Amino acid sequence: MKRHHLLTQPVIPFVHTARSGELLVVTIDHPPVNALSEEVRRGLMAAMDQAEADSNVKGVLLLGAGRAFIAGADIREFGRPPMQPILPVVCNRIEACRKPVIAAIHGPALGGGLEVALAAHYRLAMPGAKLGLPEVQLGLLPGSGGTQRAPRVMGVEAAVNLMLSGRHMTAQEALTSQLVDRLGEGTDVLQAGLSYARELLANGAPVRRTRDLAAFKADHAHQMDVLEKIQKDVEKKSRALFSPLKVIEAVRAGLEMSFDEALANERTLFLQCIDSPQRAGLIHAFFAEREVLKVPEVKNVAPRPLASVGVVGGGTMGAGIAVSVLDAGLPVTMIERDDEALAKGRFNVEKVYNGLMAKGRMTAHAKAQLMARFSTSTHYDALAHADLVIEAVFEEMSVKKAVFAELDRVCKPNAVLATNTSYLDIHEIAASIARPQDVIGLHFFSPANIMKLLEIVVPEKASADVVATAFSLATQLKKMPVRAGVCDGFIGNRILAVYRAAADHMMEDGCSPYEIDAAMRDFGYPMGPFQVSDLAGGDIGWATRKRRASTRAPNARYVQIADRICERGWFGQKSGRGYYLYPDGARTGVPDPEVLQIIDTERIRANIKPSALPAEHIVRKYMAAMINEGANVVHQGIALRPLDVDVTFVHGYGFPRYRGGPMKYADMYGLERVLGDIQEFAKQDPLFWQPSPLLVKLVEDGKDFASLN
Ligand code: 3H9
Repeated sequence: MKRHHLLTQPVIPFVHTARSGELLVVTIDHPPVNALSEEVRRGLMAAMDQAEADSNVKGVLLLGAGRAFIAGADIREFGRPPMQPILPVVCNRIEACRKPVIAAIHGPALGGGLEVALAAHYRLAMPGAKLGLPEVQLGLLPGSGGTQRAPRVMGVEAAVNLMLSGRHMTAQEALTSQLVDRLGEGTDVLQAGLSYARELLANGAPVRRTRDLAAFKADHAHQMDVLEKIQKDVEKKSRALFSPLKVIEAVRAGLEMSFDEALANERTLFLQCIDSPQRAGLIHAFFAEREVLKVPEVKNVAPRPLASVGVVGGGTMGAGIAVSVLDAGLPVTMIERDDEALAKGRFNVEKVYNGLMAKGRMTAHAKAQLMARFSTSTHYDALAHADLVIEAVFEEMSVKKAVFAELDRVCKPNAVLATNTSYLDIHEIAASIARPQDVIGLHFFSPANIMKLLEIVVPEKASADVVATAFSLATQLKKMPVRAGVCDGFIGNRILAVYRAAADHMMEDGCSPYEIDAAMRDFGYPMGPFQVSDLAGGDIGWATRKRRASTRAPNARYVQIADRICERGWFGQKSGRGYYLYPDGARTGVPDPEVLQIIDTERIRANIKPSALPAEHIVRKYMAAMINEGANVVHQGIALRPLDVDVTFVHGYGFPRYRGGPMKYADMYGLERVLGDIQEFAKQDPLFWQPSPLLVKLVEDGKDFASLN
């Protein structure tokens, strides 16, 4: 909505009131998204008082200025002591108003924003409105009456599903589910709101309080059954999450208690969620995901035009990247060395879409439209007009350099030349051509069309608008970009190498891979490290180990178990066995006694007397290795801030989002304890367990990683 200027008298900053005939128009104007900060809450209270005190006012129209109705409670306030008036009180005040209150919604009406609307007596939504109660995504539940008012207007099942999914409804969906009463027409929410409110007043519409709707309690036994069923489902699917079960608890209580009792109960449950470490982790993730976009090169620098993309290489990675770019609506030209390889590349692209069609998630027409933007060639000259080219060929420096020489020859000036290498030195690639300023790393994760993380690896000579273009591409591809510096493995794989080594050490010291996997699953990972290795293919890690062999310190501990397994051709799922057995192509593996024998033999060879480690110790060691290398990566400027490491691990490595990321986890666990763990482990292996200078410094200064964000 345009910020309108009727005859306004500011009540309190961020909430303006203005008269329009018999209506008091109350506008929340708290950029960027009208979050319900303390001042906004006070402003809303004052506006209600004003409406009631003025006998010329017959009704209230409530709306948001700018691009949102209200995006919810002010998330930045959580974690501090609550300031009066708290939002449930504000919602009750709105609902109690003796004159009809009409909410006119445009843009997001989320969380507390929708709760404010539900406390109003009538609701209108404009096209493009997004309505939802996404609190679970922040480890919370709707805490301003949402768990009680939403079931009253839309029914128990629909309301619980809305709250548990956290999804945003369209205006039309909200109308169908009776969350709103009217769809607004046009684009001007003020005009649509005024016209609806005037109509209501003209028809003598009464004050209609959501709290008084009792029909939702009918068929009590059925509602209880529905909740029971949903609860079982939640327990199965989101095992470790705290707040979804609290949502169900709050709604169930609402079926048993009076409205006021149920509100008090909701508040108790809400405060339990506020106090939970999951809330802290999830809100950290929310802000970190926005902060990663703020990198120095992108500030005040316009990206280069980006209307067409080239992809060199049609293997799994190249095809996945091509799909990702096609899905974003851009044309793609794929280059391969010969017709056969090109046909394979096209096949790999089509395979993704055919899979979607088989599942009924794509029509033949939609596929045809996407494929119409896909072209192929065996000649690099086909890339002459591409704005950006991503190379995804075999991981070998000479091969990469040959590709870049071709790109240098054919690409137009100012084309961005990107490599998808996972570990090769991008400085060396950039230096091999005449335009190093145009070269950047775009490290996609497999499957590239699915995985959210995109490491944007910035070599020293890259020009700022090349970095800005890479970030702009990430936004178009709906990826989560993280800026990384050049080193072996960048942020993610570099840290992975270290905690994977710690896992190998533990395996040789006495844990089975199955115990380690189980401990990390219990920590919150969807899979343990050995399951991941089996899924990715053991041959990949094997190749990396061989590559690193020459640079490995001769006195560094090296566990050979993985090599013994790979030497047998056991590369994981694709070969039917790895650390686990996959009988008859099973997707979930079962423990393999022969692997345990191999491990035993290796322990004897390495002269190790095995001793079991409790799960708690496994987690401590695994996390200490991850955090320590994370600190090194920040210390060396490979990651800009600890939060960049967090986003990398949450979006690329399955780190449980509710723990915020490894560095947030470290802050919550306590850096002093992390350092203590490292010093304890160093007694056994001082070479491997060298505390990061950054970690030591932070502990000395009594600071945490958050202080560097
Ligand atoms: C709640 O309501 C609890 C209640 O039930 C009970 C209370 C007692 N607060 O995402 P964007 C900032 S819990 C503070 O880039 P978009 C955001 O950090 C809340 N700040 O834009 C960013 O700042 P910056 C339930 C917020 O257009 C800027 O706004 N609500 C909040 O892509 C722009 O954000 C939610 O969970 C907030 N609530 O998406 C909704 N929201 O520019 C959370 C945003 O400094 N928000 N900011 O980086 C969203 O889902 C998206 O931000 C939204 C806009 C869809 C609104």
